[in-house]
Amino acid sequence: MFLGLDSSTQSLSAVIIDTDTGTIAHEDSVNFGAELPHYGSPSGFIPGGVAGEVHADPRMWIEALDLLLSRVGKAFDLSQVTAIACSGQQHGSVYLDDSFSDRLAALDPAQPLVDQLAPALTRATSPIWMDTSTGEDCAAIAASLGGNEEVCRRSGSVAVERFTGPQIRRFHRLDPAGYERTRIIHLVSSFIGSILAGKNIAIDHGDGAGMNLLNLHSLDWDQDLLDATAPGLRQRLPLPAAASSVAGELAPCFVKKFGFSDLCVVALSTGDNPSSLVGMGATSPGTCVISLGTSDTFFAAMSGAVTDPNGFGHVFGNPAGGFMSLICFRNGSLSREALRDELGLSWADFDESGLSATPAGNKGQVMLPFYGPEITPRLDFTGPVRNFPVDAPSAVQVRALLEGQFLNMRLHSQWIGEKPTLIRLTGGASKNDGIARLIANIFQAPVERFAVANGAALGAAIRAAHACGADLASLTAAFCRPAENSRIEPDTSLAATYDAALGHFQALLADH
Ligand code: ADP
Ligand code: XUL
Repeated sequence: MFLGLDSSTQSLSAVIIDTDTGTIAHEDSVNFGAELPHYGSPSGFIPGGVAGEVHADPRMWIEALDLLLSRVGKAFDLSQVTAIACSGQQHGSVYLDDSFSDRLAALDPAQPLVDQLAPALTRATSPIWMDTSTGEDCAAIAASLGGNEEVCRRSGSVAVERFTGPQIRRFHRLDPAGYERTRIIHLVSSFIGSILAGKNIAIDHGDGAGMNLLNLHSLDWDQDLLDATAPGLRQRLPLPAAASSVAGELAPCFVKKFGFSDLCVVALSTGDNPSSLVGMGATSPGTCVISLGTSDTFFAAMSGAVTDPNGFGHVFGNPAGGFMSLICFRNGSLSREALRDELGLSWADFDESGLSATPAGNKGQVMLPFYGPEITPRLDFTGPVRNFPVDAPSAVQVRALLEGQFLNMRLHSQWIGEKPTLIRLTGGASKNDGIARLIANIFQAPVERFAVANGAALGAAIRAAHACGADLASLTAAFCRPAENSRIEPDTSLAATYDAALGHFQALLADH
C-alpha cells in the first residue's frame, strides 16, 4: 500500500493505492474552508489581500494534516503503508527559523502538530500561486540577469509574480529582519513532506522549477538568480533533487499517533502539476493533461526543449525524467463559480443539459472570461468582457464563458508546437460532461477521464511506489486507466466552427 497526499489550494486529499491488486484502497479529503473555518479562508486563502497579495495560513495546512491522518487512520490500517509521497500547490512558500529542524525531530504524538511547529514560522502567512504582488521584484530580477529572455533560458520561465523567487525577494524587501531570522524556506510540497519525514527534505526538480531559481541545465540553484533574489539565499534553501528519491523514514510521531509501520518511508514531494502528470499516466509525450481545479492548467511531457516566447508558459522537471510544459490559467473554477453565483445557476447549467440550449460557437458571442487578474495572458481585469449584451440569456453567458476559457487555452498552448492527440482531464470540474465535450470539440482531440478525481494525490501514491523500486510504466498501466465510458470523441464537423470562434476570441482579446 502506498499513500499519496495532495495539499492543494482548497483541500488536503489522500489516496492509498494497493499495488498487489491494482486498486484504490482508500480516499479521503479535508476541505480547508468547510472543516477548518477558524482560519477564515473559505476558498483556502485569506480574502481581502491588497495590491495583489494572496496569502494562506500555513498553520491551516499543518492542522489539516493532523485531521486527515487521524480520520484515515480510523478508517484504514495505516500499518500496511510502505511509503508516502506528497504533492502540493506550486509556488507557495513557508518560512521557518532555526528551531524548525529540532521541532521536526522532537514531534510529540500527544500534542497537536500545529502547536509544536507554528512557533518556528518567521512569516505568519504564506504567499500562494494566486499572488500577483511582486511586479517590482520580477522586473528587478529580470534586469539583474540582463533581461527576461535570460531568466527564461536558465529557469524555464520568465520572472513570474507567483513564482517563489520573486516572493522571497519581496519578503526580504518588506521584512529584512524576518528574512534574517529565516533559516529554511520550503515549498508547500516539501514543507508537508518534511513534517512527515521529521527533517528538512530536498526540493524536487518539478516543483523547484516553479521558483525562478533552479537552473534547468545544471539542475542546481542558479547563483545569479539567487543573488538577484535575496542575500544568503542558497543557505536558506533545501538542496534540489530528483523526485524519485526516498527522503527518509517516516517520523516516529506518525508511527505512534496514526499506526503507521516504523518501516514506512517518505519519498520526495513534488508540485501538484508534475504529480498529476504521473497520476494521469502522461509522463511520455503525446498525451496532454488539462486540470480543472481552482486554476485551470494545461501540461504535457515535452519531447523538445522549447520555451514560450510570450513568457506565459513554463518548463518544469518531469518527475519521470526530462521536462514538462505547464500553462496556468488563474481564472479557472474561480470564474466558473463567479458566473454561476452571479446568475444564480447550478453546475447543471454548465453541463450537457444547460449547454444544449445554445449552438457550438455561440453565434460568435464570446467572453474574455476573467473575473480577477489573469496570468495567461497577463490582464488586470476585475470582471469579464463580452462582445454581446451583458443581459443576454444565462445559457449564452455560460457558453461564452466556457468557450472563452478553452479557446484561450488552445491559443496559449500553441507555443509547445505539438497538437494534443489525447487529452486527459482531472480536477474538480472534470466530472462535468458538458465541459469535457466542449474541450474535445475545441481542441479536436479525444478526452478521457479517470475514476479518481484527484490526479495529483494518485500521482503522489504512484511516485511513492516508484521511489521504492516499483516500475513506473507498470504502475501507470495499472492505475492510470480511463473510467469506463468516460472517453469523448471530438465532433469533427465542428472543427471549422471552433477555428472561426478562435478568431472571434482573438479579435476581442486584441481590443483589450
Ligand atoms: P483544487 O485542487 O484547486 O483545490 P479541485 O480540483 O478540488 O480544486 O476543484 C474544485 C472545484 O471544482 C470547485 O471549486 C468547483 O468550482 C469545481 N466543480 C465541482 N463540481 C463541478 C461541476 N459539476 N461542474 C463544474 N465545476 C465543478
Ligand atoms: C501552476 C500554478 C497552479 C498551482 C495550484 O503554475 O500556479 O496550478 O500549482 O494548483
